[in-house]
This record gives sequence, structure tokens and C-alpha cells, in this order.
Amino acid sequence: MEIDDYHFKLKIVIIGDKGVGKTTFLDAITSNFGKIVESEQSNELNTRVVGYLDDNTLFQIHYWEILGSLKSSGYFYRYCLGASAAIYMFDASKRSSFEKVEKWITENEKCDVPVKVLVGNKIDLMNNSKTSISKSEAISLARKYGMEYFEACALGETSVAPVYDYVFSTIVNSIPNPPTPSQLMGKGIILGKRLINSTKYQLALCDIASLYE
Ligand SMILES: Nc1nc2c(ncn2[C@@H]2O[C@H](COP(=O)(O)OP(=O)(O)OP(=O)(O)O)[C@@H](O)[C@H]2O)c(=O)[nH]1
Ligand SMILES: [Mg+2]
Repeated sequence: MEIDDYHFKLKIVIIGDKGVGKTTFLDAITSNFGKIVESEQSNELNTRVVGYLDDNTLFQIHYWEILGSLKSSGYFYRYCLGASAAIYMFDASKRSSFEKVEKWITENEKCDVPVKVLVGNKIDLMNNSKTSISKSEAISLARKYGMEYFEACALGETSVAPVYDYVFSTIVNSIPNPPTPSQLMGKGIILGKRLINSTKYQLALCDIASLYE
């Protein structure tokens, strides 16, 4: 597969305090859903580009893990611009990570990411911790910002699938048929040459154009 040979391109960001399990979670997603075609690590970001085939449609998904050590500085939201989805993660056994996640959520309101979820990771450690976050507390934070809440144990991998399924299917269900560029604006979804060059797509666009003649 060529790197730019896809139907749709999209970006998913994963945000949370240092050590909450973002990389572990990302590893579980990228090893189970698709094939990594590129990966890069810098002081601020850990990025992976994955080719994922779903129902004969090839998606190029750019995952951006925003490192927890990155200080929130007022322009943090720029990493999230153009994203289709944001996964906000905290460590369910560590209250300080829960308190920080709300700060990032509010800071990010500026970029209006269409799909957002809250993930409480490391639920396997909750019983050993006095600062655990209860499920109801996490759900009320998620509701406050119009998000779904998921509990996860990224080490176990199985709890990663429901988060991925929810995020991916919500993005895919928002794609109109046929997907005209103007209808995709604001969804963070970019059309690839594999779709644009297909006869079926071009005919569908002609059908739409004929409606306005
Ligand atoms: N017990 C437990 N440990 C976990 C879980 N998820 C991740 N870890 C461990 O937590 C540690 C930190 O995980 P990372 O994935 O590196 O955390 P991160 O959020 O990427 O950290 P930064 O990139 O430094 O911000 C590692 O030792 C992981 O093995 C989990 O669900 N349960
Ligand atoms: Mg990491």
C-alpha cells in the first residue's frame, strides 16, 4: 500500500497526564486495528500513521499522542486542530490525572473536535488506591462535556476495542454518501485520491450536480 493511497484520511488525538497509559493504549489499538505505515517520536508528540481497511474502504488514520509532560501553555489546542476525534485519558487510580484532564478538555473547546471520549485507564489498580475515581464521578465529567465514558485496562487490550469501535464508527457514520468535500468540512475528514479518482465517486458527484441544473 502506498502511503497516500487511501479513500479517507483522519486524525485522532490522545491526551492525558504523564504515565496514564496513552502509549500502551495506542500500541493496543494500532496492533489490533490496521497496519502501521509510519511512526515518529518527538519531544511533544508520538505519532503513528495506520492504514485500516473497513468494508472495502481504506482509511489512513493519523494518531497523535500528546505527551503528558507537555505543559499546558494556552496554545496546546493547536495539536488538536483538524482532528476528527479526541480520546481524553486519565488514570482511574490517580486523582491528580483526573483533575488535569478537565483542564485539557476545556482548553480544547476552541477547536471543536467532533467526536470526544473520556477513558479511565488502569482500572485494575483502582482497588489498591485511596485516590481512585468512581465510575459515577467519571460519568458525570463526561456528561458535562457531552462525551461517552469508557473504563479500560490498556495492558489487557480487550477493553481497548469498545473505545476504538465507538470512536471509529461514530466518525464513519458521520460521512455522508456521496461524501462531498463541503459536507466533510469541520469533521476533520479528508478525501484521498483513491476515492476522488474512482469512477463511481465521480458519477455520484455528477448526479448531485445534475440536481442543480
Ligand atoms: N496496571 C496497569 N498499568 C498500565 C496500564 N496501562 C499502562 N500501564 C503502565 O503504565 C506505565 C505508563 O504507560 P505509558 O503508556 O507509557 O503512559 P503514557 O501516558 O504514554 O505516558 P507519557 O507518554 O509519559 O505521557 C507503563 O509502565 C505501562 O505498562 C493499565 O491499564 N494497567
Ligand atoms: Mg507515552
